[in-house]
Amino acid sequence: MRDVEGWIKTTCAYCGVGCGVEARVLASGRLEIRGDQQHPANFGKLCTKGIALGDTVIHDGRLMSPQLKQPDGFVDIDWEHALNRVAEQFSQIIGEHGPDAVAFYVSGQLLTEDYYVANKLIKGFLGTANIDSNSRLCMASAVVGQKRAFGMDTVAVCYQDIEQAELVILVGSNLAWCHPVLFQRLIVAKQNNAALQVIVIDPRNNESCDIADLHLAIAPGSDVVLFNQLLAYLAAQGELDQDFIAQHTQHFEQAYASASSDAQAVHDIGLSEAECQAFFEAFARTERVLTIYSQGVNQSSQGSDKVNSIINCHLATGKIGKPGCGPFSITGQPNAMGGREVGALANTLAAHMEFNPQDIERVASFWQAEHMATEPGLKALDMFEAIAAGKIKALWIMATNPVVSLPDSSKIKRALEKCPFVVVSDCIEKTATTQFADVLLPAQGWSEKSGTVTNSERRISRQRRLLASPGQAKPDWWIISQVAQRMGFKEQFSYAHEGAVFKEHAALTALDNQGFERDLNLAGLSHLSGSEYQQLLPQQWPVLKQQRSVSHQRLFEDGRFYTPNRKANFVAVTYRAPSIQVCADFPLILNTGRTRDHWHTMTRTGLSARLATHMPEPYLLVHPDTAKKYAVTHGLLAKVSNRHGDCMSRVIETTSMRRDEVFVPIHWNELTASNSKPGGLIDARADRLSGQPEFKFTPVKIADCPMSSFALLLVREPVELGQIDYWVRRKTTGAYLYQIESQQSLQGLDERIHLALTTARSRTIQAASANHRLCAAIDNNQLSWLYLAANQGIAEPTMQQVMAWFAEDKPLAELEQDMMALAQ
Ligand SMILES: Nc1nc2c(c(=O)[nH]1)N[C@H]1C(S)=C(S)[C@@H](COP(=O)(O)OP(=O)(O)OC[C@H]3O[C@@H](n4cnc5c(=O)[nH]c(N)nc54)[C@H](O)[C@@H]3O)O[C@H]1N2
Ligand SMILES: Nc1nc2c(c(=O)[nH]1)N[C@H]1C(S)=C(S)[C@@H](COP(=O)(O)OP(=O)(O)OC[C@H]3O[C@@H](n4cnc5c(=O)[nH]c(N)nc54)[C@H](O)[C@@H]3O)O[C@H]1N2
Ligand code: SF4
Ligand SMILES: [Mo]
Repeated sequence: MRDVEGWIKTTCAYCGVGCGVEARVLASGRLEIRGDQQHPANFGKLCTKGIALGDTVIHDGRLMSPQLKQPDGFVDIDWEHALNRVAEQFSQIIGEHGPDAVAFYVSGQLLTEDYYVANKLIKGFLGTANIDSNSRLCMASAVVGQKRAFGMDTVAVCYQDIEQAELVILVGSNLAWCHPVLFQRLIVAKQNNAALQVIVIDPRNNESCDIADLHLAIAPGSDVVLFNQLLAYLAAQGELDQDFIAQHTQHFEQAYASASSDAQAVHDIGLSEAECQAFFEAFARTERVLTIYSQGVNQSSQGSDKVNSIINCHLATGKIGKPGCGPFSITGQPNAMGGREVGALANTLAAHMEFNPQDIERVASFWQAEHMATEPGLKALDMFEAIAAGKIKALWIMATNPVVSLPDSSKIKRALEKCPFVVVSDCIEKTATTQFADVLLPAQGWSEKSGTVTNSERRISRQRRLLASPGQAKPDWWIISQVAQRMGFKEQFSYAHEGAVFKEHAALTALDNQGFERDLNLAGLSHLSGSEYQQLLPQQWPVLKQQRSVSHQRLFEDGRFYTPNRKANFVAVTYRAPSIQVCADFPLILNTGRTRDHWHTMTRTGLSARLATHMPEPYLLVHPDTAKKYAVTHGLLAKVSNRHGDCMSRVIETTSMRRDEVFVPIHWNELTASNSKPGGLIDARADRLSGQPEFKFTPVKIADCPMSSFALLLVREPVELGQIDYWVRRKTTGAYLYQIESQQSLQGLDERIHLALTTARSRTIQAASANHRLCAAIDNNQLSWLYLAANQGIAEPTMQQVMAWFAEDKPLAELEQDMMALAQ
C-alpha cells in the first residue's frame, strides 16, 4: 500500500476513532504524517496526538532485547532463551498448581491478530479463561449493558449518524479532548445544520461544552436517576413508540416501574427542574437522537445500569436502528473493539461466543483445542486479588501498564512483587510495570507492527509496517505463538504471517453463523489472499459471505436483535449510590480523566516535546469557592489524599467544576513525576456485573503544600532524582526539563540535585546570589545540563529562555553571556 510518493496507509496508534493515517519515511529517517483523505473515519483530519505520531517513533527508552531479571538488575538474553524460559515456567506452574494458577493481562492496544492468539492459547490450550484486558477498566459496563439489552455486544450506530442526528447527547464523554476528530465532525455537522442541538451531561463543564446548547452539571454518579426520570417523562407525555415496544422489545413494564419509582423518589442530582425539563423535551420532540457515552457512564459502580438506563430510553422511543439515532458507546483504545471481537475478556469465549456448552464445543473443535477452558476466568481486579493471595503464580502482561492504571496501585505493586513469575511484553524498557517483571519481552511499536484494529463504529482498518523494528523487537502475535509452540502446541500456532491469524479469526466468526446467530461475522474476509489482506480497505463488520467491502453501516434496522426471540430487552434499573460516600474526613469527590495531548501513562506521548506544551504539569481542577474553603491556591501545589495514599498537582481554580469536587488527570506517574498518580488513591471497588472500577468517584481531602525552594533542571537524558518533594519531567526540544519544588532550603535542594548529576569531566559554569543560582555543564562544546534554582517560583519567560538554550545551537560564548546575564 505504498504509493509512488512513498506514502503508506495505516491507522492512528491512539484512540478508538481509528483515524486513517498516511505516513512516509523522509530521507532524514523521520516519519512524515498526514490524515488519509479516503478513510471514512476522519476524511483526512487528525488531532494533535495523531499529527505528532512522527515525534514518538524515536528509539528513546525502547526495550531493545529480551531481558531477564537477575539479583543485581536486568540482563539482555536472546529470544531463544527468553521464549524457552516463559514456556518452561508456565508449563511447570500449570503442572504443579493447575491451569488456574496462570493468567494473561492484555490490552486494547494489541492488534486483533495478537489478541486472537493470546486468547486462543490460554482458553484453548492452557485450560483456563484467566485472560482479562484493560478494556475491563474501559468498556466492560458498556459490554454488559449491550449484551443485556441486545443479546450481544453490539454497537449499532456509525459515524455518519453524527451528521444525520438532530440532537447529540454526550453523557460522561469529553469528546473534544478524547475523540477529537469525532468532535470535529460534530462541530462541522452543527455548522451545516442549525437545527442540530448538543447537550452535555457531565459534572464538569468540560471542553466539549464549548459547542453545547445545554450543559447539565449532574451530580456525579446520578445518571441512572436522570435517565429513569426521562423514561417516566416520555411515558407520561405519551411520547413512547408503542408499536416499536410491542413488536421489537420485551420487559418494558418492569423497566417503567423502576423508572417511575426512581422518578418519584427524592434524589438530589444537582439539576434544576427547568434544566431537566429542557433535556426531556429535547429528547422527546427530536426524532433523531444520538446518545454518545463514555467513561463518565462506564467507570462507575453502577456503570452497567447507567448504560441500560440510556438504552431503555432509546428503545422506548424506537430511536435505534435508524439514521442519526441510537445509543453510542464510543471505544477508548485503538483496538478496544477488536479485543471484544476475539473474546479476550475473562467472561467471554471467542468471536462473540459465550461459555455455554454449544459454543465451547464449537470453538474447541475449530481450534483443535487440547485443553479447553469451560468456565469464565477472573476479571482484572479479581485476577490481581488472586495474585496477591498467591493463587495465581505466573502472569503475562502485554501492552498495558497496570501499576499506573489499575485502582489501588500500591496493592497492585505488592501483588506483582509476590507473584513468582511475571512476564511483561512492552515496547518501552522502563515503565512503572516493567520493573516488576522476571522476563521482559520487546514488542514492536506502532510504526513497526502489522495487523488490524477495529474502531468505535465496527470498522476494521489495517495498521501497516512503516519502519524497521529497533533491536530485537518482535510482533506480539509472534511472541505468543512462539511460546505456544514451545509449550507443545506447534501445529495450532504455526502462523507464517499475521494475515494467517486474521483469516483464522474471520473463519471462527463465520462458523455456524448464517448472519443472524451472531452479530460479528467476517465470513467475507475469511479467504483473503496474502495480497488481499495487504490491500484490505477500511470496512465495517459484519462482512457476510462473498462481500469484501460492503458496509453494514447501521445494525438493528430491521428491529431484530440477537436475543432468542429477536426482541430487545428493557432492563429494570434503579439508582444505587456510589460505592463509597464522602464523609467529614474526606469531604470532596475526586474525578479522574484525560488531557487532550497525553495518552494514558505517557510512555509514548511523553516522547513528544510538542505534546508536552499543552498541559505541561499534573493539575488539580477545583472550584474557586472550594479552593478558598480548603486554602489551596491557584498556581501552587496541593495534595489530594485519602486512606489509600496521596498525590500532588498544581491547582487550577475554575468554575467549570462543581463545588466540593476535584479533577486530576490520569497521565503522570512515577516515571514522569515524583508523586502525581491518582491510581494510588482509588479504591478497588467495581460495578458488580461488569467488574469495571469506580474511577470517577473517590472521597478525598485536599491541602496546600507550601514549598521553600524552586528549581529547573535540564538534562539531555532522564536522571534519577531520588527523594525530592515535587518534581515533574517533560520532554522539550533537545532536552528533558525537570520542574522541581522542595520544602528544604535552597542549599538543601542544591545538595540533593548535585548528588543526582555527574559533573566529572564537565566544565561547569556557575553563578549565584543569596536568592538564586545557576549552574551549567559543558561537554564537547555543548550544554549537557543546566540547573537554575531560586527561593521563589521561576517565571515562565525564564523557563522558556532556558529551554531555548537546549533547543538552539548557539555559539558557546554567546550562551555563556546569556547565562551570566540571567544570573545577575
Ligand atoms: N487525549 C486522550 N484521548 C484519549 C485517551 C487519552 O488517554 N488521552 N484515552 C482513550 C481511552 S482508552 C478512553 S477510555 C477514552 C475516554 O474518553 P472519555 O470518557 O471522554 O474521557 P474521561 O476524561 O475519562 O471522562 C469523561 C468525562 O466523564 C465525566 N464524568 C465523571 N463522572 C461522571 C458521572 O457520574 N456522570 C457523567 N455523566 N459524567 C461523569 C468526567 O467529568 C469527564 O469529563 O479516551 C480515549 N481518548
Ligand atoms: N484513575 C483512572 N484510572 C484509569 C482510567 C481513568 O479514567 N481513571 N481509565 C482506564 C482506562 S479507560 C484505560 S483504557 C487504562 C489504560 O491504561 P494502560 O493500558 O495501563 O495505559 P497505557 O499507557 O496505554 O499502557 C500501554 C502500555 O503498552 C505499551 N505498548 C504500546 N504499544 C504496544 C504494543 O504494540 N505491544 C506491547 N506489548 N506493548 C505496547 C506501552 O508502552 C505502555 O506501557 O487506564 C485505566 N485507568
Ligand atoms: S482522533 Fe484519535 S484516532 Fe484520530 S488522530 Fe486523534 S488520537 Fe488518532
Ligand atoms: Mo480506555
